[in-house]
Amino acid sequence: MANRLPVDRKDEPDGTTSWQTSPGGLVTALEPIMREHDGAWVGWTGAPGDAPPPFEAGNMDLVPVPISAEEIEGYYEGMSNGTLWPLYHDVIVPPEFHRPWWESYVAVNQRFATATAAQAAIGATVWVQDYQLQLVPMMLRETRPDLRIGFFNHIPFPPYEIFAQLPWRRKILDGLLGADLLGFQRPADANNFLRACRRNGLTTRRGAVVVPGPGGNGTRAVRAAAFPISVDTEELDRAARTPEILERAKQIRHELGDPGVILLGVDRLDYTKGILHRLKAVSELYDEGRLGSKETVFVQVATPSRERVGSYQVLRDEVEVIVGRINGVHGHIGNPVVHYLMQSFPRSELTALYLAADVLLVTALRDGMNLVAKEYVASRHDEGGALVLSEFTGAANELGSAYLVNPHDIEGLKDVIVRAVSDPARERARRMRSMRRRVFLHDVGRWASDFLRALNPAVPDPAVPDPAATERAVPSRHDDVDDFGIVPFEQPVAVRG
Ligand code: ADQ
Repeated sequence: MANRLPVDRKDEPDGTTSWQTSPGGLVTALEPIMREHDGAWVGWTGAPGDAPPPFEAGNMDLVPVPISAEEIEGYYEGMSNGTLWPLYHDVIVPPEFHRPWWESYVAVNQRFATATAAQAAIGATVWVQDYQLQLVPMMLRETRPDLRIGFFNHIPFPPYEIFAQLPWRRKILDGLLGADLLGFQRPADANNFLRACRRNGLTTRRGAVVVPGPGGNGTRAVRAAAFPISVDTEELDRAARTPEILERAKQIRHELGDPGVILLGVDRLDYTKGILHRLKAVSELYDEGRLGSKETVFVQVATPSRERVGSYQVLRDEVEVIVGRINGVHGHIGNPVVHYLMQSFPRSELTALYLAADVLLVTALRDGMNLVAKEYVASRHDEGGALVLSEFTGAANELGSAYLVNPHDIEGLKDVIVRAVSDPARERARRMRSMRRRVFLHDVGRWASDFLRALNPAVPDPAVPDPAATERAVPSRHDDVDDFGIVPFEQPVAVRG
């Protein structure tokens, strides 16, 4: 279950409607699991008003949940994007608290829970995705105590001092505690959640919250742990080796004027991504001549996002002003120094951009994971390129060989960009090799199967042959699991396949 179904509606010229699956990491990870286990995906189509009946697309059974125009304002743009998103991202912009938004959030969460309760078989596993649906686990448990319920939070879980601002903090905790297992991107997020529970008078024991058991009898443990999400590494690596993409990468360099250095940023246009900090650093490097305006171009790709939310409109204007200023001062006829593309691109074009770029700049002020960083690493089979990565991303926990930065420290950021540009190729390749090892060992399939096995230990691990079937002892990486069946992610794990 996720806020959005993994499809986009397409109105055909003949008046009919078709649905195109939207490619993304979550779909890639979940599609094979859902097929194998006869699963269904419950979510919203993205359009206001009535929802179509359940349908099939891209081999998946999809169950649409209706959301009215008024609920889009209250539940989605309001409570999800105007309250929870900024609150969970270190209050980079001030969160707004409005009671009608909360009421709308409760109503929509209830609708998701009801739709799912009607779909799920006895004893089924339900995996709820993300912060828009934090009340669903308890709502589901109340009507369907037979279900195994997991929840994964794609964004950070904030320190209690910030979370405590939320007028409905206890209700959110109680909603989440309907789950059997709560997954977070980083151990720090899981710890923030456990601490919030303790501050609200709940007992925690060995990474779990102790809550009353079924019918108030005994106790039940709700585990909270880190399951860092990843990308489909093998697929990205394979695509980046195809002649078409290699050729397109060369072509991009050529179209940019065959500059000595290409810097790249790829983000949703969101204030959490630190786009302004990045532009400021690059702008000063041009001003000071530490980056030559004839040799270095900066390509910033920014997908339009949440365009009806005020803070996003302000950000867009600010980005456009600073890009205009840099090009006005440092551009040449026919050769801007910043190429700003506020567009969505097909996966193939993004992969070609990753291959063309000498340095990827990920300067998020706070980011649950940041898949762009992992996609870049997965694409660089040539061990070329350099990743400048904010310490405030979940990815920084795993990609310690990146050029790590504090994006608030503009002088430090400038120095790191210059270092990433000018370090010897040997040093850049060493760092890239080490990061590639990590993303190959821990891809999105591993993420999904680790979570689902921890949620339901009866689910077999596809990466490990069944010892009973082969009648010999197979060394298992489960030897190093912790008390909750979770492989600590610092530990080496077997390569899939
Ligand atoms: P996002 O905030 O959306 O995700 P991110 O993890 O970087 O951030 O994922 C963005 C995705 O969109 C990437 O797959 C990227 O390739 C794609 N994308 C970006 N710009 C694009 C463009 N112009 N055209 C096409 N595709 C584009 C949330 C959390 C993150 C967390 C993910 C997954 O905020 O912290 O990593 O969920 O859990």
